[in-house]
Amino acid sequence: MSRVFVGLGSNLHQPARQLQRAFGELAEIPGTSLEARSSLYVSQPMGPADQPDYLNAVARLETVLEPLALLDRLQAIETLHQRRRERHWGPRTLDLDLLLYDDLVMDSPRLRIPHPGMGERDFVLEPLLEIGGDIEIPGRGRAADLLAQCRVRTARRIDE
Ligand code: PH2
Ligand code: MG
Ligand code: MG
Repeated sequence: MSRVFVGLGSNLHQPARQLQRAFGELAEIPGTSLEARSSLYVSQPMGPADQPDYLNAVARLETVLEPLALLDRLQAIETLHQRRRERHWGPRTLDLDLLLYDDLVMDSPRLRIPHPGMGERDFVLEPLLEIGGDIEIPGRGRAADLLAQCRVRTARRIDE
C-alpha cells in the first residue's frame, strides 16, 4: 500500500459541490481508500486574474495502484466533471493533482512527483499541513517551512 496526497481545486460551476463530489469519487477508486480529507480553502487565482476565486483541498489516500494507473483514475474523474483542457492556469470545474506518492521522486513526461510548484502554493500547503502534518516533501523540505516562505498568502479555510 502506498500513501498518496491529492490536491483538489475548482473555480467553476459550484466549486464546493465539485470538491465534495470528487472526495466521494476518490473513495470509489478500485484498490484505494480515502483516509483523510482537509477542509475547503478559498484563495485568489494564481495566474490569470480574470477568473473566479478557487476552492482547494487535499485528500490522503491509501492505494495499491502504481502512480500512472492512479493518474489515469484521477483524469477520468476530471473528465466526469466536464473538465475542459483550455487556457494554461485558466478556470476549471475540477483539477486533481497527484502531489505526493510515498517518498517517490519521479520525472516522466506524463507525471512529475512531487507535483512541481506545490512547495510554493499556500493553497496546497495549508490543506496538506492540516491532514498530513509537517511532512517532508522529497527534495524540497518540510511543509511548514515551505509555507512560511510563500510570498503570496491568500488561502483561507472555510467553515463548512
Ligand atoms: N490552479 C491552477 C491555476 N491557479 N489558483 C488557485 N488559487 N488555486 C488553484 O488550484 C489553481 C490556481 C491550475 O491548476
Ligand atoms: Mg492539474
Ligand atoms: Mg493544479
